[in-house]
Amino acid sequence: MVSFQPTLNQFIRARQQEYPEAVGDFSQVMNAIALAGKLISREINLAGIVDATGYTGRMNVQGEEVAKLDEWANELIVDLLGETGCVCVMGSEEVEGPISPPGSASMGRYAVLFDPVDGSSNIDIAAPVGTIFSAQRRVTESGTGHMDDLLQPGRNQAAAGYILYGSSTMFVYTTGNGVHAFTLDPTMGEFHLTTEDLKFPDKSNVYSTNEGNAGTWLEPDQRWVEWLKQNDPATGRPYSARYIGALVADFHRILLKGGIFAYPGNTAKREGKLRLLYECSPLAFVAEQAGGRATNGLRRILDIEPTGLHQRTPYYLGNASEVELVERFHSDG
Ligand code: P6P
Repeated sequence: MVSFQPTLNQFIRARQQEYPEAVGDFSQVMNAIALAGKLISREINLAGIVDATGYTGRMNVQGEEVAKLDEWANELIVDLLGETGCVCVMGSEEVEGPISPPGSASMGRYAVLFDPVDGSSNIDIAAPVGTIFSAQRRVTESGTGHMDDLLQPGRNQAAAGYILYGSSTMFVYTTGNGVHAFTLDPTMGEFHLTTEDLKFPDKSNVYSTNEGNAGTWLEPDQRWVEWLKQNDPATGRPYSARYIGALVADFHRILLKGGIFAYPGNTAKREGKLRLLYECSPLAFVAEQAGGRATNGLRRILDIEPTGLHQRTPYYLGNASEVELVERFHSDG
């Protein structure tokens, strides 16, 4: 028998027992996201040639400039998920309110949230970007989905993950039974299994944060980052700093090499920059399944009860020991 690593589709099909209620719907949702990832990967890799760099001139609900690829990828994901008939409602970083699939397609079992192209400002410099997704089982009985289907705590997630468009294109997801990573073979247009049940390495003295903001951070975060930089070889300090400015790429490095990612709040914006539902919760689910932790400095990210589609949260994510260290700085006040 010819040996090759299973494709994403084969892997999901072989593990159908993890989500028996899905009767194939879950596979359709994941395949739609995977197809979007393949098409976005191609567009990104040709960005400078197909005029996919640059901005639309419009601002999104976040007050951020909308890159051409943000808009294109958002429309692509909405269309691909909508036509599965398995999604009752969607939430996107690029769209202010809930998105209903057309017609009867809105009767699906899943509510899906996503950031179509996270870190899109990196595209113009050919640096890594990513897509982040989160699938929740609907909580409303039937018919078109509703904001209630989207505003669920992260601990309810049926699945979550990301697609990293870097030196290779990776699809990483969890359904609560470990974290599994796949690499795209662009010559075949297939994601093949790279790592099953991926876990954080035990320890790593790397921190990833935009330290240019440290002057506006709250005092516990300032004390934490100064502690990391002190010269004390016995405790592995000073730590090394690594920051790409794209959450998916910064997180993927930490997942494989260890460390901690932090986007704290500051004196002006206590909730920080990153969005709970389609950035922080999905990666928190992945991190916990890989043996790590994700908090807002005091509380588990997955236990935060959302009140708004685009609400933000301070965010600390990575090795459990590193996140616990930050929490000690916060609990010491
Ligand atoms: P800053 C990208 O805009 C993003 O949402 C995340 O991908 C990234 O971690 C963060 O913002 C970068 O923000 O303020 O450091 O440029």
